[in-house]
Amino acid sequence: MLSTQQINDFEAQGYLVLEQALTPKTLDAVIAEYTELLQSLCQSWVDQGLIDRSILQRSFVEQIKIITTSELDYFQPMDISLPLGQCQPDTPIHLGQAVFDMMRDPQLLAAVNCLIGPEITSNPIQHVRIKPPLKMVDGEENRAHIVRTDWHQDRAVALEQADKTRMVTTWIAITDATPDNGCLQVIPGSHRQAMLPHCPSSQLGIPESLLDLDKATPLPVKAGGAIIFHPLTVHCSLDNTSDHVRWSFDLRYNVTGDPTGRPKFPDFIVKSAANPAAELTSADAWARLWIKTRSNLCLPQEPTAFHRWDGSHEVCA
Ligand SMILES: O=C(O)CCC(=O)C(=O)O
Ligand SMILES: [Fe+2]
Repeated sequence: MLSTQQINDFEAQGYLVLEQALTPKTLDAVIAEYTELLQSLCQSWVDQGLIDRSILQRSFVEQIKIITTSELDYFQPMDISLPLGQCQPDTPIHLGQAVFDMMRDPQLLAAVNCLIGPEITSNPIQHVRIKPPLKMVDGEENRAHIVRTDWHQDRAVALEQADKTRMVTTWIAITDATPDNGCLQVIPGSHRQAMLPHCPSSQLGIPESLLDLDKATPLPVKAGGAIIFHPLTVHCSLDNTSDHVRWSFDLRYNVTGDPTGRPKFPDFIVKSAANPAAELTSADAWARLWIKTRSNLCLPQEPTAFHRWDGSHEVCA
């Protein structure tokens, strides 16, 4: 539950920092599930002769660092979404019980309920972001799941059909997020303006010349906490200049019946006061939705538009 003060703050500023957003057992289960997942990925790479066997004796964080400096990629097999564009019928995706339980965490949904009401759909625009120290990352890497994220509004990442969708982003810290290790940054109050032009370059972002960067506010948050923000709130994340791995999930929720903005990906009713029987409560059923999506979408020569920006706006020149 949020206090009236918190709801008023969200409306005024376009974001809210919640110290404890997840129930502690949800956080522990996600960490355990990902530790096991990474160990099994490492085991399969060892079996294929792609990496030295000694990685199997290392911690999660050490494994991430070793993989970062190798030719291997941990991101997609650990992500909770398919890639935009170039997916294959066998593109890996992580659809585990602990992640599903996190999406349904009662404490998190109680907060979401206070902001968008009791008919809540899990929006499929969602990711895990496990960010290694920047100094370990290949200079060519520009994915916003591995390095810093450019300034943007989440509304702009969806299709236009969702421009009026009532939704929130919940950015969940699995490790402590600090200005040094790449926490989120927002421009308070920016949700009260219109959508700004976004330019597709190495990432999809708002040109900095359009922003009042003096107002940029880093939002540190401890593990198990979250930042909830409005779809027009301008935000980015900082470089991970620390020696530590910074880990978050971003999950989105919209009012059931409003367009998700990514119609080819599967949404589901996560909470309904009016019709609790409509709620999806099985992680297996959730996984089946994504597997079906993958077999329909990830076909050769199946280009799909995921956003509206073609770079032709004058500010992108
Ligand atoms: O964690 C990040 O780097 C950025 C996340 C983001 O843009 C979001 O959650 O909407
Ligand atoms: Fe975002």
